[in-house]
Amino acid sequence: MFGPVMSSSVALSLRCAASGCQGIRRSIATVISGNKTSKLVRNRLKEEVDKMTSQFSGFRPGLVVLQVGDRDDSNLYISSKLRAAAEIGIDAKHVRLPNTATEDEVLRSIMSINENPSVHGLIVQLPLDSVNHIDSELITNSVSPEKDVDGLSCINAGKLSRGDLSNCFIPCTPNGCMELIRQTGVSVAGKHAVVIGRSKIVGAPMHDLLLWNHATVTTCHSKTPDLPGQVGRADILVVGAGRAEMVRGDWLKDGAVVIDCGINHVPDETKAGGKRVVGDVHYASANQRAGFITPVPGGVGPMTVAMLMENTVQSAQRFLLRR
Ligand code: NAP
Ligand code: L37
Repeated sequence: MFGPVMSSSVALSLRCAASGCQGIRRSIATVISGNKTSKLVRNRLKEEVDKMTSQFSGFRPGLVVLQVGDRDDSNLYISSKLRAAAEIGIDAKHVRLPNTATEDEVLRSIMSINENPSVHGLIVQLPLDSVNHIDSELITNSVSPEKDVDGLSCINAGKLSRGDLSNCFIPCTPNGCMELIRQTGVSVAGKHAVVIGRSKIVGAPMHDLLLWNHATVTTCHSKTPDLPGQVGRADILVVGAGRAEMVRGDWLKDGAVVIDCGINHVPDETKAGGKRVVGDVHYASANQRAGFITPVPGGVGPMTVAMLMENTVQSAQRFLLRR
């Protein structure tokens, strides 16, 4: 879609003196910037929304982010979604329910948003933060499939698993990962892709997307034996395990494309707040082996936000075609 967005100090071939491997040529990975790529996507979406607004007399795509409770991480992610929406011209609302909300109250709120014709996208920010037991599967399946811009309902997940990609909403994080892989110029078809994680929001849809882009896909999880061995066969590796710096550089195949979804907070006394964010990949060592790598922060995270905007604009376009 766009030309590659890479760090300027990239694709260098260096002699690896620091690690004592004199004479062995090693390459430093090309960094794929999610910050830059997401900005390009958001700029394109702003143009599309401006066109819609002038063509359909003031029309704006509408998005609701429904939050139950008050998790700090969710608050941070939701605020960047609202900021991105405002920049693009999407009319976004944050609906907050207290952590005492019952399953029935959440369902009633979803039903009323489902029926509101000025809302084209509805997401329920996960995980739910409630003192009551709420079945999150029931909640995600109650979002109208036409407004399910997180792509987490069975209808959209089923279409994706069958390869009906142009007729569903693709979950934001895996969709963002695919966009970052596209940035590398490495074609997915015919490659061996390894996904670590099988969650509904990251690993499982990532597997489907890679498969229907014609990779041969191995999906690993907590019961997979010999994870380093599986990783070593990956031309393309996508990691969504939630384990700080678990994947080490020496596990990787030389030149692999490494996409790190992990967001983990680890103690760091040198930082304000006493912690810092790292991915699921040990960046410094992976950088010595990979061909391309996404940083954390500034990699997959901003793409998750951009892809939510993309799905919302797409939903509004489908709405305009239906009316
Ligand atoms: P999750 O629901 O906890 O799923 C984690 C998956 O990783 C599970 O399938 C689990 O296996 C697997 N796993 C855990 N430990 C493993 C190990 N040692 N070896 C192999 N597999 C292992 O988490 P999630 O919601 O998918 O999120 C994963 C990571 O991505 C987290 O760090 C999260 O913060 C991050 N995330 C980032 C974004 C973004 O925009 N950047 C968006 C969503 C999530 P089992 O199925 O066997 O338990
Ligand atoms: N669409 N996304 C959707 N639906 C959900 O239910 N949970 C969830 C979800 N996840 C989500 O929003 N994740 C997310 C994660 C990271 C960022 C944005 C969204 C992000 O922008 N991260 C920054 C900063 C990381 C930090 O400092 O904590 C980054 O650069 O990675």
